Amino acid sequence: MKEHSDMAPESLVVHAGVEENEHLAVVPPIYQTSTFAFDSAEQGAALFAGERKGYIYSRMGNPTVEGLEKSIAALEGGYAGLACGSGMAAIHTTFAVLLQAGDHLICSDAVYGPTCTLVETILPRFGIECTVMNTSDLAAVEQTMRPNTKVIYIETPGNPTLVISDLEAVCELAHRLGAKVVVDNTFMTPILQQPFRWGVDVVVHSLTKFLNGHADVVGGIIVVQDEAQYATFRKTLNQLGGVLAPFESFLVHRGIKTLALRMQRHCENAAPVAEFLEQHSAVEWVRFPGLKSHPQYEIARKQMSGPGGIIAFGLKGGIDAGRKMMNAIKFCGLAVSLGGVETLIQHPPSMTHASMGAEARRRANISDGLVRISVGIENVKDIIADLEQALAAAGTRATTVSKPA
Ligand code: LCS
Repeated sequence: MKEHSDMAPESLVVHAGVEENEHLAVVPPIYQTSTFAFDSAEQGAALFAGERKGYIYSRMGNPTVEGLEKSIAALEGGYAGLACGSGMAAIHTTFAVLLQAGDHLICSDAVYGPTCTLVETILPRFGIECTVMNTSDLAAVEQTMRPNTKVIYIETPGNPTLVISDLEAVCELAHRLGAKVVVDNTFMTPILQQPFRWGVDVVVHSLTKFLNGHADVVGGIIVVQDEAQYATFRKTLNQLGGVLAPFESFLVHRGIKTLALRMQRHCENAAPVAEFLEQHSAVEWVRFPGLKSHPQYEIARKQMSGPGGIIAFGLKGGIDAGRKMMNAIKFCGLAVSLGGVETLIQHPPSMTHASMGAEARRRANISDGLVRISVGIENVKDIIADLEQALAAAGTRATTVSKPA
């Protein structure tokens, strides 16, 4: 494998984790196998005892999956990655490693809906106390910390409101009071934000989004910072079993080769779309980290090297106007998920964040009229033209949408 410690991110995406192989294939083969044969009974026993390195069984390790794990660990500046069957599997495995009965978790309220549901409904069944709150309000986070607070879990920018938490400040606070910080870096990818630089302990991703980028894989990854942490996470992931398959790993690793180019284009396209929406008379408010109107614009500039491709906005006329607009969309796709090459539009309150319930959405500022766009890499003129005609179809009516705080 090429030495990649000095490579820039644009080179790492192409080369990291691409292992040399028997035939010097430029693209390593897919090890589409569930199990690996032993040379002898003694060698099999030595592998199981950890006395020899090698592959045993694909839930425990597979060269194709490892290539992907090395690639993302290198991009994040971490020690190692652990690929999981979905983003939710990565999040759940992380909680299973870091928390036990009697511990307290603080979770940002601006997170993917099922993450919030996991924290509020499943973890308490295992004796873990959870507080879901606005982690961009540091004073409130400090007041909420308890002696048994072991983890602060953050998505930044958060899904779907794009609220931003100050990673450096949260880490300083958490570490001072004996807690670890876990960050879901899905919206940014390591191209735009490297949480370890700000002191974060564990990074998780949904690979389903920008990292894969082609809307054809569901996957997740955990990235950790040292060997001891890696051993614990690997053991737990092996026992819980939510690993990623070789073919999916191959596809994501292939997608990552264009990650730097794609993220640049997502940012370049999203900025004019956000500006277009902000000046449109039918639009009540827009949240996009690249707009000066974003409440945490300065924090975004400090910890992110680009605004990303996700925009949230509210229409005058609220939910009815939003529904009409989405039904009038022709070029963009009306679908959940995000981070693919194609532009997608969806309505979080009735779709991705429906499972949270109305009260949790109100707390997280997810108003009924909120619409989310994942801006793709197409020609931005086509995206704006489609939004323009769909907004015209929605019409402007009396204001019923309140602007998020
Ligand atoms: N983290 C974030 C920030 C996400 O947006 C998602 C999925 C997940 C984790 C979970 O990842 P998965 O298990 O789906 O790979 N977000 C979705 C969304 O906004 N629309 O559809 C899925």
